[in-house]
Amino acid sequence: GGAGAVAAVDLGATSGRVMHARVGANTLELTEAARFLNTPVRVWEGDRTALHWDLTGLYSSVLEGLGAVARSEPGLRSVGVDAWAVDYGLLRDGRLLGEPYHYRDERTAAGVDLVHARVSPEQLYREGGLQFLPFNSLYQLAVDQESGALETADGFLLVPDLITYWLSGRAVAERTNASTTGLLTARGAWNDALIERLGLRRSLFPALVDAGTEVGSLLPSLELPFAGTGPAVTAVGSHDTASAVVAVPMDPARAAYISCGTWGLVGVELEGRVVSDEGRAANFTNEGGVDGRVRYLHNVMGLWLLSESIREWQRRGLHVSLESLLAEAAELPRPAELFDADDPRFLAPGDLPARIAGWFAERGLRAPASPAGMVRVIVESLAEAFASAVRAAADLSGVPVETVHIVGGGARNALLCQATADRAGVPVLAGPMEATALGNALVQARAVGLLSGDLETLRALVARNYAPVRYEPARVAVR
Ligand code: LRH
Repeated sequence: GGAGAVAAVDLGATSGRVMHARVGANTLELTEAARFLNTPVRVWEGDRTALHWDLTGLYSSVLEGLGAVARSEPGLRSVGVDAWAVDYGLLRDGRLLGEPYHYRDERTAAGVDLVHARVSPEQLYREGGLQFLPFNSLYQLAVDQESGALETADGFLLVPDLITYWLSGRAVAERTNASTTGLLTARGAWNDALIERLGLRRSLFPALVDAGTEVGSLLPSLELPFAGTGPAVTAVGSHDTASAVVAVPMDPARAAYISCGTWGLVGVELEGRVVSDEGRAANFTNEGGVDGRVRYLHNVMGLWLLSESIREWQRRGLHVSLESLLAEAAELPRPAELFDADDPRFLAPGDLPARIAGWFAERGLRAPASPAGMVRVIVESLAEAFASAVRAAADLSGVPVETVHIVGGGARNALLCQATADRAGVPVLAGPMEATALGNALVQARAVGLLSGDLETLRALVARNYAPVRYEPARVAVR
């Protein structure tokens, strides 16, 4: 069919956006309808201050964005929502019971012990296929169970599913993101035996749907100014990383990708899972992809290291911005000593420059004194962690990696892209920056019949419309 319009709602851990996309067999254009910060909030809970998402605030920004789309495109065909993984809301009788916890909240540590006392990490890996992250939903659910929060709940919705529910009135669990709960079987069904073993009520979990399923239509009570009955609400790869991977203009048989936003998700796309002891030791995950593909990847800390450091410098009253610091950092010599960007101590919010300095001090080394020096060592350390995860992905999966694609906000960080090429020893192809919104829009467009084809067809369309920027590796190997 001809081109038509869909809206991609993409909520990242740092910022969210509503994108108006025009898509057809030869068309792929994005216009930003709204962009807003995602600012978590600390709330006193009687004995401690807990970190939550301001989900209702995000939702109201989403509605504003959709309102703007409606005014310019009353005939919009579809809306789809993706967001960061693992976090969820609990409901009773259709009502949200409280703002979801942030995965960086410290509460999850207790959940890890609770779960591992019942099921070994080896068995969890064999069944769920996930890398160990202390905030995987199953650990968070164990904390909720211990606190009694699950007693009143009769529904569990992951963040994008919750937004979809508020838009459509339909409660479902889209599979790519449901895979990050740790509660799915290798075949992509709820793991009933595991759910029972963990003492969770099976009825909490809604029906699973695949990306590309029509979930419903926009609730008329939202009073958005669309024509007629308004757009469909379509399930997309609702895990933001799953949507991003759809729009990586790569050949998965010979390339790795880095979806680089708050996190750097480094890996390859496979037809089936790889569940090996080596993969578990390297903390590689098998997350569900669109069209049944597997995202075999490792979480590296990502741009969070930069954004959280800048936040700290600004808290101290320094007038610094990412752009100016990167420009200054690029003029500095390459640091001789790097830190381990994978270290879990960098997970929690707070004074990251001090924690990085601590990492160096423990080894009798000195961290760079200036913010620009710190930015340079962060970029180089991230690039080294990216390169090492690319090598591990290739070794563990057997994919011969000839190029590395970087998509997301990191694709516009030239220093990072070049350093990654230098350290990986293969060319980096950077872009598109809005891969997640593009992947979201492409899956909707295919679902409503604006185009057809497999992921390779969708990726070819991305490649034709968003030519990547190429970074050649240094002639002398950098390690
Ligand atoms: C990136 C992301 C990532 C998850 C993390 C919680 O936004 O979804 O894939 O591991 O957030």
